[in-house]
Amino acid sequence: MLRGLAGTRAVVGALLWGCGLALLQGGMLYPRESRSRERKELDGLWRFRADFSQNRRQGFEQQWYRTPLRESGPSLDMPVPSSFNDVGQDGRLRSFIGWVWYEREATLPQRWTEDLGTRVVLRIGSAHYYAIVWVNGVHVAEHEGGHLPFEADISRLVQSGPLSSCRITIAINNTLSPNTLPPGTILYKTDTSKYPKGYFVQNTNFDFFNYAGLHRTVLLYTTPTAYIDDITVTTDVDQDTGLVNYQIVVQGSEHFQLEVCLLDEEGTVVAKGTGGRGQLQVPSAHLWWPYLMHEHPAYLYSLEVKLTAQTAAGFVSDFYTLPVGIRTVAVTQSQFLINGKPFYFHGVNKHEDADIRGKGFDWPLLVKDFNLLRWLGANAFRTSHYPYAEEVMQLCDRYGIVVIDESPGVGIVLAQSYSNVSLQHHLEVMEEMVRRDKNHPSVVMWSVANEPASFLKPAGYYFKTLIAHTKALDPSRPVTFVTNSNYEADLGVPYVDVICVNSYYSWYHDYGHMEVIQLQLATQFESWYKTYQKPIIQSEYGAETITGFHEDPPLMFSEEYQKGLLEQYHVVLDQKRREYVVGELIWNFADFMTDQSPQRPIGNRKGIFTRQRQPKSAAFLLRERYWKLANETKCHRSAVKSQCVGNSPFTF
Ligand code: BDP
Repeated sequence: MLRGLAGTRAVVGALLWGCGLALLQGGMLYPRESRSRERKELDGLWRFRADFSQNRRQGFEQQWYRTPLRESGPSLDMPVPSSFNDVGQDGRLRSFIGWVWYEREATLPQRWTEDLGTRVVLRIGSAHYYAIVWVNGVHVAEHEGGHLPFEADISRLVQSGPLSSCRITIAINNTLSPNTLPPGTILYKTDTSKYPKGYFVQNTNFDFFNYAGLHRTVLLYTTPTAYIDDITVTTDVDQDTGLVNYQIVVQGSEHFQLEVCLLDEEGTVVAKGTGGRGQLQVPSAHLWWPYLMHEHPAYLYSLEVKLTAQTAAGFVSDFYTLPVGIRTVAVTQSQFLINGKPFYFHGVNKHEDADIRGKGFDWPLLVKDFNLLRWLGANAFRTSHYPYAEEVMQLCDRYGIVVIDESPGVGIVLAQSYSNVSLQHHLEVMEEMVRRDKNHPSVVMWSVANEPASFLKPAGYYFKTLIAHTKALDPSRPVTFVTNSNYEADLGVPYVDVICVNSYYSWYHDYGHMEVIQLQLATQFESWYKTYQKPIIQSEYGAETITGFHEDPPLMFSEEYQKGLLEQYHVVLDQKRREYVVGELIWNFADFMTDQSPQRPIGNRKGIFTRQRQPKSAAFLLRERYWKLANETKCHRSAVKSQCVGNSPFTF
């Protein structure tokens, strides 16, 4: 049993490992329909079976992937996308650790199985945490990491004989080990006077529930056999000319032509090019501005790419359209600049989290969250503490919500999690993350981790290497990690571009003493700035609040205490933002689920909205503040003072 669950590596041994970097060959373009590409979503009900056997290996021993899951034993209906934890009535499933099995039959259009010029790809948006995939019993893919997509080219399989459907089986293991991201440990409780034989629990050092399952869309899509595999776009601005640098990777043919065409929002062609790399120049370009920073924020051009390639079967064409925002990002000693103008992050930290679906992607929830963000006047968020769904990033591009894109490097506190094995995996995760999100104008900075034990000796080398690697992957964006270490002890911060610091004054210490916040916060900022002369973001602050609890004078957990604590922070933020503080992100946008503990009354309650997205009093306080901050930024730039008040729901 021990070996079976001490980490996924041990569970099926050699079967799991060895894919590593191979996955990073090739691009990971979002699957969009085009004249040459179709997509077929496989969302809905899947068959599901958790392997409750003692060693969790029964599924492999009995080869559940060989035949339909219902033939191997009892199975359940399981919605996809969704976490599996909260949809059932069986408490064992909620806290299940080990392998679960998903299965679904997909009906394929005839052309997909008969036309050998068509490439059929299976794409899994997110399977938490380790996944093995079979199609009709044949192993096609493996992937480590719960928050980034992976694919398998299944053309050969589905085109090898008469076939109208295929059976997709996905085994997923949510076990976290010291070398996974996030890390975790399995603790065996061996005192048989207290625990049954073989009893174990999963321990983690992060504060959200380790939801698992198929969290995002699973789909099939097609391309021609010669296809546009990857596109990388970076942008710059010269006077009022926008510069769009592109690089395109083609697979499946060595004899091809590429044509690119940039269209504005009206559909007018503004620039054209040819070849695999080049620069498009857009005179009088509309820049991509953040929400509330410009009267027309989030301007998106469309980059249409056309490939014409020679293949054994003749000439084929492939088309892909990528949204492009033209903007620049830069960091000075005390400022964060977007398009050369100082940008102040006033926003939130989020989680992918909601009732019943857990971390499962959900359009109504997503739209509601963006409506709330815009109502709030938030111009930014951090994807605490892992990369969010691609559709989230697309909406950020469209609405002008600026993103600090964070890796799942949360809870790196054990010395073992600084090993070379961990570092190697972390480097690969950054590669996958940059590959997926590099073209989003909304992404202005990478965060490689949250609150690691960055005072431990190996942290210096670890973060130096990780940050340098991320910068090499993407020289166009600043890189950070979020710290809660002491400024004198932190060994990672020397390598960041922007210091992101979390603090919980008058919450995790000096409980109830809001009067100390201003002094402690001012000391925090001054210490970091004097040491490093880098811009600082208050990347978390907040207080636990149970909606409907009222106490005046304020007591902890009441709505009044949350408001009072935020107000104390704001006094200092208002002083320091005139010097070198470039942002404030509240912890948290909404209440969210965590592991059970005496400190978590059904989850973390630091949301300014409830888990059901209803506002607490603090939401109104922040709304007033954020609109005021937005107004100020606008007023600084606006020649006509009266324009400042126009878009705001408040008059100042
Ligand atoms: C911070 C963590 C965050 C927690 C928060 C809290 O970054 O994940 O949820 O504390 O305790 O330290 O509420």
